[in-house]
Amino acid sequence: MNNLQDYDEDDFRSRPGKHKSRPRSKDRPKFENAETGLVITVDRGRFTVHLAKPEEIDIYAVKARELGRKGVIVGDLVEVVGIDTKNPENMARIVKVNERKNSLQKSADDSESIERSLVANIEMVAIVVATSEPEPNPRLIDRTVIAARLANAQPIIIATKTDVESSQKLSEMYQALDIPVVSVNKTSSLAELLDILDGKTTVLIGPSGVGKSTLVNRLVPDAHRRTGVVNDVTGQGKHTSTSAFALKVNKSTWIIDTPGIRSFGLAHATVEEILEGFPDLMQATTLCQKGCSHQDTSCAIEAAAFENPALLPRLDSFRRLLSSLENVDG
Ligand SMILES: Nc1nc2c(ncn2[C@@H]2O[C@H](COP(=O)(O)OP(=O)(O)O)[C@@H](O)[C@H]2O)c(=O)[nH]1
Ligand SMILES: [Mg+2]
Ligand SMILES: [Zn+2]
Repeated sequence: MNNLQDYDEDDFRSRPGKHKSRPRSKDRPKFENAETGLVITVDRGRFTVHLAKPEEIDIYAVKARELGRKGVIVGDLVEVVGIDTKNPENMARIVKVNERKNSLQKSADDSESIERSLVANIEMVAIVVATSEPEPNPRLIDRTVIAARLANAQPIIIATKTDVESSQKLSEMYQALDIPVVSVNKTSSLAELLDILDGKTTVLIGPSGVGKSTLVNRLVPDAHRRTGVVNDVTGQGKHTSTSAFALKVNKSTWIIDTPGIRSFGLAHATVEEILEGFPDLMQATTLCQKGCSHQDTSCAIEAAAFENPALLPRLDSFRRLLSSLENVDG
């Protein structure tokens, strides 16, 4: 009975049938022979799954019918049956998605009530920021920091293109917020970054053109990720990465390249969670009146920013995030 052949396609087809009731447990297949794999990319319903056993190999798989509409995303640990390493065109089947430790939520806008998950099971969110071309986008950085913290993942900043412009300003600004900043360019040493990444799964987040794929290709020399700037108007250069892709740096270290991401949904965040992304403003709020909306001139952050103008752009960013939450409720 412990044989992969026992779980062929017909098993799955015949299951729920016309009755909506769930199959009785004795009728359910047991997946004792399933192998656990890591979803490394998704392409129109086809998944590439990395297996550690019975050998290190990437295979293709589809979702078993039983899984229904359950989402499978990059970073998911899944149970796979029907593995035929000799004939890779024989798609394996994902029969179970193991419980996620966490996931990074993205959605088109904050009012979308159902958030979509981008990647699962990540320890670190690396916000990739070009020192120029394109210019740093502080609001996107703030949103990503908050999204990372909501997912219980550590945010870090990777400053790229330091050959074009120095990363000193970025470093000063974010290190003051306890966010590590690592600087790289196309030819710089990656030793410091490798040290930070070691033993973790890290997702690279940032808009198109900041150098994510270029960096991945250096970290994983046989990655062959496509690089280049996508022109939004003409679509030229559209050969760049279009879906998330996990790559193995070493035995216990994974890095996930993603396509350009412009925003994160924070629909489920609270004011307190947003404030966690602004440790530099947090101190001032101890002087706020009870129930302060932080939105008007009576807010103590405003008084603090009057003393220290460096806080003004931070207050602005904080308030924009707060008002995007209000739009959800209103
Ligand atoms: N000058 C300079 N250009 C870079 C650097 N890193 C990437 N680029 C260029 O920036 C463009 C976008 O890089 P890519 O890796 O595709 O960015 P992605 O969209 O974030 O994946 C490409 O033309 C790269 O050659 C860097 O450190 N210095
Ligand atoms: Mg890319
Ligand atoms: Zn306040």
